[in-house]
Amino acid sequence: MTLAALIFDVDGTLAETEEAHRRAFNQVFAARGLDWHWTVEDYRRLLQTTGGKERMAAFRAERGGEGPDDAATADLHREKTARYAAILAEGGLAARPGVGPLIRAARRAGMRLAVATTTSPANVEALCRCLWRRAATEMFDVIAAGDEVAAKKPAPDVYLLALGRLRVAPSACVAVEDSRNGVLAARRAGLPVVATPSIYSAGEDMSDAAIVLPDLSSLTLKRAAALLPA
Ligand code: XBP
Ligand code: MG
Repeated sequence: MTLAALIFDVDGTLAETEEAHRRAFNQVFAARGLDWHWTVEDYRRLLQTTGGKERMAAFRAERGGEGPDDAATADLHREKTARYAAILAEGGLAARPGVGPLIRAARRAGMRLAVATTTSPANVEALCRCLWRRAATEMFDVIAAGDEVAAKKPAPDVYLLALGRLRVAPSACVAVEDSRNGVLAARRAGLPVVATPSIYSAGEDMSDAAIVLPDLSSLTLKRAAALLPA
């Protein structure tokens, strides 16, 4: 099989974004006078629930249902997205090692590039502007996002959406992920996965990945292609 496309997760894979997300959540909680504050330990646990709105609902459930209802949560999340973009616009966030060279090598080889993410297209845009001063659509041929599908990771939906938009078979693609939920989502969509644990996912079970790398600096296209079914 020839490697036709790479599908990247965003948060934790392209860059260590979760601290910016956590800051944005805490800013909006404080601004709205909510007595919620997520520590690093809280956030590590809460990240097991993918999606920001769902994560807030999970926290509310931990507190016996006390807190904003679903409509208020959606409103808080809109403000969180705006605050996240503002935090990224401050600068200071870099792509994880190897990400830029891998994307450039794939482009040179004529491969297609996609993202399959739990976060929103707005946040993908903010991140591409921050990392590369480029629009997300200049960097990626396809963007598949969490709210476009019925079920978020670890369900395969967002990967299936990305594959459909790429019009590429899973047997010709490799996924790049940082978390167990992401690895499971890609595997359930039939993709071989390169896992590269991030700050928050370090220590998670990545045994469903084809390979686990500390970062992407050693991932050549040849090495990725070798993961495809014969
Ligand atoms: C990351 C997430 C996202 C972000 C926040 O998952 O779960 O929810 O933490 O994004 P993955 P939103 O990297 O597996 O896609 O608040 O925009 O949902
Ligand atoms: Mg991730």
